[in-house]
Amino acid sequence: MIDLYFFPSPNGLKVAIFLEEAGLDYRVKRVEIGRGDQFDPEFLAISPNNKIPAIVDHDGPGGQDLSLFESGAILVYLADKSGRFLSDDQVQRARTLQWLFWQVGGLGPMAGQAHHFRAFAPERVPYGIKRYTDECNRLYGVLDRALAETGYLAAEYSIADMAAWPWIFPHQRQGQDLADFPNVRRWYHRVGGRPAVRRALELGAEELMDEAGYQVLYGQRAANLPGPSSREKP
Ligand SMILES: N[C@@H](CCC(=O)N[C@@H](CS)C(=O)NCC(=O)O)C(=O)O
Repeated sequence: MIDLYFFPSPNGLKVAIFLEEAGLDYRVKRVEIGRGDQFDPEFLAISPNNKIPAIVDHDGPGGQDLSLFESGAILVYLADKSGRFLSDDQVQRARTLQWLFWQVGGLGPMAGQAHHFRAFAPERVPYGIKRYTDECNRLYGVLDRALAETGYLAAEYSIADMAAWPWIFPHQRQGQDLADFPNVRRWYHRVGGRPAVRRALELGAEELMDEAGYQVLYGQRAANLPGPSSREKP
């Protein structure tokens, strides 16, 4: 049994999609990040970066519990555990990991910032809006060119597609129009039509938070964050 520490945001969705695709036994432990659940000591012991997703695999290697945070690391672990969606072939595996890292280090953070500056910044910052909307647009272009050659990011449907798709799902709020990216649009509908992806989406649409929720999320600094031994939320 795998415990999935989850909130219905793009990063949470990635791992939910994998678990649904692979048919692994899992249960959802919802982490209300707008209420500060990510600062609970029990959660910090699993995810010291105070972010979802995280998992605890109660049937980890050697029959031991294994806890993991960072969506990319979780996807690789689950793919290796199940033997699904990450090829053994060295070239295919390297190509899949290349796109997985591209998503985790590029598309996710840039799209997140585009959304932040476009919708949530307490003051309107035109430079920030343009900088991240443009960078997001460039990354959509990279994705579009890659998908022109192959139906999926690494020839076969893989953890790379599962990582990237949840970040294209909210394309409108990143200021992107899929009409400008026909290969992305085709892939977006193909992946989005998979029953496992639909089931993962049913775990919850991302709810908008109230002002207090955003104050929990934004403005975190090292000095005001609790460690795993503390009981206080910021
Ligand atoms: N690099 C991390 C990013 C995870 C992440 O940003 N999670 C957000 C939700 S999408 C979160 O938990 N935020 C809570 C917080 O920042 O306090 C990953 O890929 O797992």
